[in-house]
Amino acid sequence: DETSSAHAIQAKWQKYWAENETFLTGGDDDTRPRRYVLAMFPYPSGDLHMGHAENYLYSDIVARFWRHRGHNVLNPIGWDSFGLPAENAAIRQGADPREWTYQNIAQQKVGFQAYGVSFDWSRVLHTSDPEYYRWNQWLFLKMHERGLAYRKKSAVNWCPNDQTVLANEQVVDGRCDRCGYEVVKKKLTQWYFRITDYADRLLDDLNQLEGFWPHKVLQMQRNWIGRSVGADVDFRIEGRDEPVTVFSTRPDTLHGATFFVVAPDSDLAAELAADAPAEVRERFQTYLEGVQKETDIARQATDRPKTGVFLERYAINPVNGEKLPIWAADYVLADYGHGAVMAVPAHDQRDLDFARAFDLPVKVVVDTTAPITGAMPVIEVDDEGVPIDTGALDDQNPASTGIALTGEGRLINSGELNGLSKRNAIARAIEQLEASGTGRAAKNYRLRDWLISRQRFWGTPIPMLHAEDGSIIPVAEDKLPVRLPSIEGLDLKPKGTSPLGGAEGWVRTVDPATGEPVLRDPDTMDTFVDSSWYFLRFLSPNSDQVAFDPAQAARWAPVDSYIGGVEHAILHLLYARFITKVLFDMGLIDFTEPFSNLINQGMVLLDGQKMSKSKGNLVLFQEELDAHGADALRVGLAFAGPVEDDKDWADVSTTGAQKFLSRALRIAREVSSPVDVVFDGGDAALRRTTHKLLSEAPALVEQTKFNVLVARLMELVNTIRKTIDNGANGAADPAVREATETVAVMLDLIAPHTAEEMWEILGHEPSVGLVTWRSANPALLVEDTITAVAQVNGKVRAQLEVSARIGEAELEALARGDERVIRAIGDKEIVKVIVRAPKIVSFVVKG
Ligand code: ANZ
Repeated sequence: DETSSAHAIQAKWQKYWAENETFLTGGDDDTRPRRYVLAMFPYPSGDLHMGHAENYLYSDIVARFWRHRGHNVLNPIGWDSFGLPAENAAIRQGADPREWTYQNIAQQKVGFQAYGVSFDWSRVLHTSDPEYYRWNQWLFLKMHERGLAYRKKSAVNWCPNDQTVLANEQVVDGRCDRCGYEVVKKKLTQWYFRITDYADRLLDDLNQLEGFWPHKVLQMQRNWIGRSVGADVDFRIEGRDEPVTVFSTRPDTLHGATFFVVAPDSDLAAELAADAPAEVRERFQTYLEGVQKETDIARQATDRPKTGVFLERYAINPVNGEKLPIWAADYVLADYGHGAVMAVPAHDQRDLDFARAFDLPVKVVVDTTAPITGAMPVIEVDDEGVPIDTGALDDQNPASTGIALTGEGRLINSGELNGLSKRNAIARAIEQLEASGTGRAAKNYRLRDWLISRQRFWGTPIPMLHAEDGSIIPVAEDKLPVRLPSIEGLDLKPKGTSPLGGAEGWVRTVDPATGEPVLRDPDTMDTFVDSSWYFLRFLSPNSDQVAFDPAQAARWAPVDSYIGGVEHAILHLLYARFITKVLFDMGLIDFTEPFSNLINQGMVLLDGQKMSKSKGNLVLFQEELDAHGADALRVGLAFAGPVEDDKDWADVSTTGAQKFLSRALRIAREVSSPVDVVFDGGDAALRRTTHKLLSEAPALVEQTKFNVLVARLMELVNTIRKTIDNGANGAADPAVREATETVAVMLDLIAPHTAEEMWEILGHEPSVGLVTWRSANPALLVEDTITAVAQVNGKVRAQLEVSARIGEAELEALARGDERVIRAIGDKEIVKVIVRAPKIVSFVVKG
């Protein structure tokens, strides 16, 4: 039956590809243009699932396409094989994370091969191999040398369930992105990568990716980096020697500041409260305890009632000497800007909500009813700068409406700034601050440094030694890798400190330089370090001299097409961009963005729901493969909808796909013209359909419209069927062969086993995967064609399919180029040509 023959075909060609190493990347002497196609490498979490089926189908389509375009394609595969799931499985089953990991890898490898993915299997890497993670350690040392890896004590995100710290990027809506537990804050000394040094470049370079990455991803990265432009303003505090700096995006509103707010959990708040009366101190202490239990997300929510404690201290406004009461309130965050703000309730909603809750004054300094375009409006003000006619403004007084005036407008009540537009006033205010030495232009970012220490076993050991005097000594490069110890005798259960700390014989070592006893750093690296540069390792995967060969990087990188899920829009993609820029600064690569094109695929859902083991709604990859064969699964998925859309499994028709593939195979078997037949005649309508597809298909693939390509192939197969059944020459028509060969070559992208089989049946040598796509014949692309005749001495020698709008010169040229006309003319002399476009070309010859 169909399924068993599909399986036989599948097995035959998979064996062929493996034995012939068909998809091996060409070497340095290969002169074809190069193309690096990469799918985000998998985590070895168990069997392959439908998400993998989709992801690696798309990358395979792209890789196969470029081979057909005559490119030398690099399409490698590896495994992101360190990480928590292995460790958790090991804890649950009392097994070794190594065994769990490598067993899953072996299983997934079999899955990929059964799926017919055209990987270059000679370059496989696993991030958990010492041969790989040694270079993570090397990268760490380089980062350390450049001042980009440092240790600091700060309140970090802590997952109480996994008992490990998390990077900001791994906290989603206040919860651990792995287990969903609510994340708490904990003060710890940890290693960080200084990604904030690269914030401007990471943001600005996104512009060069516009049009090549999904816009949504670029926008998510922009928001994540979150650059705000404004000023730092220094406020003197009564009874304190040092001024306190605040960051503001609206220094134009300085005259409208009516109070001052510090984050309750900042050092400054503690210090100010310490000098306050006992009763204030107590109130503050109670408030702080409550605040420490809140998440940052909750604190930033705009719809919750404002709370705070007046500290009975005052800040002095540098522009007018006014005394501003200082409050501690949770809507100000300790680790953003400087953890303190000047509050301008008239023009900031949070400040206004707070002012209304605690009856603090509201002072309007921007008239948002005044036009800002055209001629400068005359705002009549009194001696104090207060507008005389405030009719329009009165209706919008924030103190009564509760709505802050955040729009454009003209400055009022602001001394020299009066009359200026918001934008000009910001610039002018910064000049004034700089002139008086009380402030300066400043930028602020939402992005924080990347916390990379993890208190877990299954990761890359941090190559640092701690001496008894507290100093930190990098492990020498030639002593790498620092290998993970055996799991024997180790307790992997989460307990808040790294399990490696319990490996006595491993942690205790000596500094080779001094012979002094030292302790190894017991933490391992965030696995996002592993994946931040792996695309470079594929270029020289077996080198024990370098992380990657710069010459190979110059040849192959950046990645031309990178394919993966949108869940990596921030984390992985941001880190990979960061490390790429660092490697560029080190002079090791000549590009600053790792992935020239990014394709995000949607998810495969079931009844509109995400598939998951816990929901019990998994459609199993292996079961589908067994039931329908790889090609039917691939065609079904490709046909189910646009790449970037989510697809419901209900819309994936593997049986429909199977029927289509059988139909395609059947026509290949029926083709009866010789393998070397010339394609210059035959059924004109079929030829037009074939050449239309030849001309459109490359753009369809480049625009990732794979579902449309499948639809077009289905149409073409139907047209071939009709021509065989009803055409004048049936299966012997050369147009039938031309069309069927076109199907085989294009079908290779989606259903490679069927394509190879068709190609062989049609009388060709394998592999169809390496056949160059034919180009379309422009003469056959014209929709409204007519048949023109070419005569030689009054006798019709050829019929030409031409555009109804063809010009005389073009028609004559076509006729002169036609084989049959050439034969008829032979070596006779053309004495006259009569052209009546679009119908007749008539040659008069002599001799
Ligand atoms: C005065 C002001 C007046 C502000 C005004 C805004 C509007 P973004 O754009 O997100 O960077 N701010 C500064 N540090 C803060 C902190 N640690 N916690 C909470 N809020 C903080 O926001 C910058 C603005 O957020 C700053 O500009 C400051 O309020 C506030 F009409 O200063 B603004």
